[in-house]
Amino acid sequence: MKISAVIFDLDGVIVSTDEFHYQAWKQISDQEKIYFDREINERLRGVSRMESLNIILSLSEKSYYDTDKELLAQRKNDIYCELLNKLSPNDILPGVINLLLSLKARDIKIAIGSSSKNTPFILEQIGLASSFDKVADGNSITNSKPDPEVFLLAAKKLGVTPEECVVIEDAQAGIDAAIAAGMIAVGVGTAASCVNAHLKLKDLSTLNIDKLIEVNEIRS
Ligand code: B16
Ligand code: MG
Repeated sequence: MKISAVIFDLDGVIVSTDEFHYQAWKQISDQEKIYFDREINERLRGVSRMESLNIILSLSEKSYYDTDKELLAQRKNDIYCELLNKLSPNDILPGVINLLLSLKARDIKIAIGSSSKNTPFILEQIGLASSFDKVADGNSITNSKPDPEVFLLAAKKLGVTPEECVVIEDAQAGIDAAIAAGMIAVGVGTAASCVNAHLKLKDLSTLNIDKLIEVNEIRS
């Protein structure tokens, strides 16, 4: 099977908004007097805003009404969006632009597959709003990663089969979602230690099409 498309996760793959998520959740946890650190933050990678909040609140003895949760999620997002205002094209992670250009040159389609509802704003901030053929994000799905929905939607929008797609992810939930979708899973950054990924990398500066073809041949 040939590779027809590469689906990029956004947060932690294209740009390090993961640090902003951490800072915003830290403020909410401190306000609620719930212990929160970077290790707990790792469990929030790739999962939706409300699921992330539920993970944090499960560490508290207090019970929260749905209305309280809505307010906390909204407050977290306000803090996060304030931080997103600082983003610029300089924040695009190493290797991303070169990889996007080389995929385009080889007629391989590119899409975003992100759990974030802030995807359009982030892409605008970093100057990549019109760079992807299709975008599937938190605004268009019901089930967040590790459910494969977002990646299957991206493939459908691109008009390719899941088997022809490669997913690039930084989260365990995202790697699991890609594998559940029947796609090749490339782990970068923290997910580089993920045992299920077909390929593991520190960042995208060493990834090229030949490497992807090699992984695809081994899998087939
Ligand atoms: P938002 P990704 C995910 O983005 C983040 O990794 C995760 O930490 C966040 O909770 C989720 O988006 C929802 O984000 O609050 O902006 O809708 O990694 O799937 O690109
Ligand atoms: Mg991510």
